[in-house]
Amino acid sequence: MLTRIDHIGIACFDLDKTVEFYRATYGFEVFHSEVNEEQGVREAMLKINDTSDGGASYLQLLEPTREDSTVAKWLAKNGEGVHHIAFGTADVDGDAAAIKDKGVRVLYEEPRRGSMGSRITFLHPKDCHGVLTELVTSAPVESPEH
Ligand code: CMX
Ligand code: CO
Repeated sequence: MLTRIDHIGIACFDLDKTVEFYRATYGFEVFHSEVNEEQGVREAMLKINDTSDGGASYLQLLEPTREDSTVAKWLAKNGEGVHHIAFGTADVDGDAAAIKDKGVRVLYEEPRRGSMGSRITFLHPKDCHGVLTELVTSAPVESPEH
């Protein structure tokens, strides 16, 4: 079951400048940043709010790390802007299988690694009324050591 907006993915040419815009304009701070070589992105997660299912909602700012990445290709065609939306679920495998059964193309056989150790997959935008849609299961929260 999809229980929240996990994040909105925003493609940009210059991550540092875009982070600074969100900080100066809205007061949003970087909660986490990383490079995901498999996805070809350098990214910053700005946490907007916690949610009732124990998760959170973020903005995911994305700068391509290589010219053949999906985000670089998209930026070259469209310029900066909203690239995808992501729904949070406790069961990305089950939800992806159920959505695939409805005839929507799921882009990965198995979920891959996303931000902060999450597991992610994508639905083809052409099967989702033009919206590239990601499904995310967050990494389990580690219990504190005693
Ligand atoms: N939103 C909406 N439509 C999109 C799109 C997007 N982000 N990206 C591509 N499309 C559309 C294109 O406009 C194009 O439509 P037309 O044929 O009408 O022109 C069509 O889909 C094919 O586009 P393309 O430029 O030829 O791109 P590809 O088919 O090579 O790739 C996709 C499209 C969705 C398969 C690819 O972007 C993908 O695998 N995405 C998932 C991975 C990803 O986006 N990773 C970065 C984010 C990582 C993260 O969130 O952690
Ligand atoms: Co994303």
